[in-house]
Amino acid sequence: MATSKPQFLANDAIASDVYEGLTASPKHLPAKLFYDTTGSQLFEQITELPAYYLTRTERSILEEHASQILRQAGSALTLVELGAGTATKTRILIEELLRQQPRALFYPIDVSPSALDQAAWQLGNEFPGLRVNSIVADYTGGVPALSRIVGRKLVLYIGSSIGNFEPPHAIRILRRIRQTLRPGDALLLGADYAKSPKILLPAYDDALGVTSAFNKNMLARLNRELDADFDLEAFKHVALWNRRCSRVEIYLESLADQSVFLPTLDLDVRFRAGERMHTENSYKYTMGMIESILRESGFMLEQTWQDRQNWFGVHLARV
Ligand code: AVI
Repeated sequence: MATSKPQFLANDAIASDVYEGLTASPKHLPAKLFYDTTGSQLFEQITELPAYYLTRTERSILEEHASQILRQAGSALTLVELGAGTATKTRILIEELLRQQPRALFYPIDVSPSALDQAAWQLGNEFPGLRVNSIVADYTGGVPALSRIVGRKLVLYIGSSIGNFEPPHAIRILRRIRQTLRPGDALLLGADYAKSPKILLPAYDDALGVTSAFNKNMLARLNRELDADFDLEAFKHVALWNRRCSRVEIYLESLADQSVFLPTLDLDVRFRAGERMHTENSYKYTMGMIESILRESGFMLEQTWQDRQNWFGVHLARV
């Protein structure tokens, strides 16, 4: 294994994160590596799996309560969506909003210009009363442009994306967004609840192996982009429930003693049989945790909508 950390080109964020993660003990890889084109397609497939209850449960809550959610948020709303992607679930709220007001503005924010173009094109065609102004940005660092939007804003942060951040990081993200809002603006936060591992674990280790393929795609990506020689068959996907930290943890476990070479990093990495490399956390919230992250980021929880089984919650919070 190399002894001193080499210098990477400043813009080569992947190389430096991967080097750091593979030379750490225990080893880890950053979850943001999941979402290349193949990874985004695999995630779309995950959202349609019977075991992955999150997407359909949140959708059912939005379908049932869209009218009340929007009325509670206020009149003459402008919608903003953090990490909008192709904004599929947002349709439900847009459709209802255009029943309540003749015209609306929608600001989807995402790092992927192609996903935003697709959203703008589809939504523009479907809803003549909607003006879509896409913002290409990584919302985790805050989005200063939001402070220039006039009128009352409802910021959508749905899909339980908040769960993939450590709680202190989640608070920092929400605080940065909060700084660009005005009194009366609101946040709609979708979060998955802590529940029995009998329900949680199949959602993250499905029988069809889609989540396993999603996890291993990270290795395929390193093979492609960093010329690494990971043998995907020599690792297995593992999902565990960590009750103390209230999170599902995802790993890639080495099935043998092996070494992997990453020539672009000048790095030879050894794995022991059974050694686990951490790739993702998915935090599962209690109402107490939701109230606390909202309070600490400057929001006041106003109302919560849940499904009948109390598996998932959609929370309206006010600045
Ligand atoms: C994107 N995010 C909300 C997903 C989750 O449930 O934490 C990512 C995911 N990882 C494995 N399956 C889904």
